[in-house]
Amino acid sequence: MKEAYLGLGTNIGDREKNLRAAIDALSHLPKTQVEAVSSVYETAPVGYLEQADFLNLCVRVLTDLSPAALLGACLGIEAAMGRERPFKNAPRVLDIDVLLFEGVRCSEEELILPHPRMGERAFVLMPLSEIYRDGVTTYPLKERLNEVRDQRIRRTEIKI
Ligand code: GSY
Repeated sequence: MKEAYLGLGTNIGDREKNLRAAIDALSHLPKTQVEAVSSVYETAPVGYLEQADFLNLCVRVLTDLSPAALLGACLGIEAAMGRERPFKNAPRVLDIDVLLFEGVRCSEEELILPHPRMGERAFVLMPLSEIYRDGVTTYPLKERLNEVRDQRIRRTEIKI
């Protein structure tokens, strides 16, 4: 099985419930095990600023799915939870990004790995740093973390 990291975010509706439902759905994916879930962070919106704060977390999975199949499964979970896409960076019930996938670097229209914007986002890097295992996937996490220290982000006590 290959190791992969996912980033989850939500800022519409009952955000805790959305994250719990998403983790539950991920744990039922075929050929996939949820190995670790980070703390939940409350984070200022990045991109489109006129929207509510997000709850974000990261997940480490082991999977026998291909990167494309894992992405497809994540998009399926988003759709099942009622994700709409009225405009770019719009508020969302649930977002699941594939961040890193063991042994894979790619730049395709549908999927770029590592995720192209993760290095600019404290809401990805902070939770990721809690569950990242050095040596399997390779990513310069410490260097990138230094560059996002000014972003508003707060670790919560929420238990998922
Ligand atoms: O790319 C994920 C969706 N998203 C987020 C998010 O998850 N958290 C925060 N804080 N800002 C965001 N802007 C976008 S787009």
